[in-house]
Amino acid sequence: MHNKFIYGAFLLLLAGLSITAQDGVCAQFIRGADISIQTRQETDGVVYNEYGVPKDALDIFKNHSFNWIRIRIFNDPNGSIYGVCQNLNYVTVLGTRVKAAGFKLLLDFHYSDTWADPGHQTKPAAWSSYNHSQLVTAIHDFTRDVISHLRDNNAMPDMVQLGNEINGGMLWNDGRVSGSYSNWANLAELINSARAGVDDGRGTEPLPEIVIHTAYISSGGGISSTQWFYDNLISYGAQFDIIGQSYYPEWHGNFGDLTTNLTFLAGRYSQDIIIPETGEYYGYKSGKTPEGQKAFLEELIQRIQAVPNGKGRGVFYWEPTWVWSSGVGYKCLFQPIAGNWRNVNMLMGMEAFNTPYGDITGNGIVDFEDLPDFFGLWLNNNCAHTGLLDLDDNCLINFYEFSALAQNWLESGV
Ligand SMILES: [Ca+2]
Ligand SMILES: [Ca+2]
Repeated sequence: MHNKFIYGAFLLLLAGLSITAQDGVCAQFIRGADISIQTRQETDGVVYNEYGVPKDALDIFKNHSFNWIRIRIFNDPNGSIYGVCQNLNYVTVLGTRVKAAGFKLLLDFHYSDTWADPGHQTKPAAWSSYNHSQLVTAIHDFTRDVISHLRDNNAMPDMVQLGNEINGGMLWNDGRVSGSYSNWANLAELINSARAGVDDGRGTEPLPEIVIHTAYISSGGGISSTQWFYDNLISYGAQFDIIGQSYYPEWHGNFGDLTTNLTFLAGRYSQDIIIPETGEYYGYKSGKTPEGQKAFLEELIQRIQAVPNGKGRGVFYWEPTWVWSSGVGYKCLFQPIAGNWRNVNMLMGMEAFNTPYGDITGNGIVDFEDLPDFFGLWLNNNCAHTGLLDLDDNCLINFYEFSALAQNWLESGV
């Protein structure tokens, strides 16, 4: 340990001489969780435990190397469906809490009052009679107003997803491209108008990366449908930075199909790639175990990191804190203690996300590629940038943190 620290101190000197301060933007691998329901679960009395000790679930995620949080937003959710409660006020409160804890934030616009997915893209009721040009204006203004409100409340998203699982387009039937519809020009215009809304709402904050989210991985890879969608969308001029593909093993093929699809995406398109949603059972269905859930997540992370040209940016686990209801609850990352669904303990699947402190790039080892980002924040007193690297929460990266990094030098465990 002593030798490691001396070696680390030498690196500090070296890095201090050669690396100029940067703004803390780093290409870290995304270890994310979609916790959209968490506030509602907490309100209803759910207590989250880490190894049997009650904690803020955000701290449990932090302790297991999660660095991003995803939150969905509906236009006007009426609350009659348990999971559909994320209006702007709800998202603002949770988003502020998430950003204050140091996480980066992906905001997921459904552009509907309820679930949007490949089979459902129902326009918000308030927009139901709008023609195309009115929808183009409405999606811009709604997006702008959400982003500016979040910005003003210290909940600025770092990444924004325009539509949820839009295999068949969005805001049906105006932006529909499934069934007998082929409204590609409308869809591209809606996406670009929403993107302009993000830009117009961000003020002086950096423009968040824009994600298009589909669910096109399937048995055999799902290449032809994936290519049909993204070739069309791009040829009609839609502007976006990241392609997101859902991957649930119960619906979207095996790991070979996943790799086939992501390798195709990396070779054909300029965009980076994320898995914005995944989930695997730990029980409830035959053959499903906590050990299997953890092994699934470990292999999933490895396969995303193995996408060619470093284009696999990361993964978000879908609703790990949603512990009620048999279908969803048995796919989360907590299980009831003594049958009590209001007192739940972390599953070992959470540990699949572990990476050593100091592994900023998230390749699983503390190495030279982590140093520019670490020393870019050295003594630069900025709470907004130090984030999860700041172990003692004093908004400063200094020898306290460096010692922790040096202890882990070239280690891949935790
Ligand atoms: Ca690293
Ligand atoms: Ca500190």
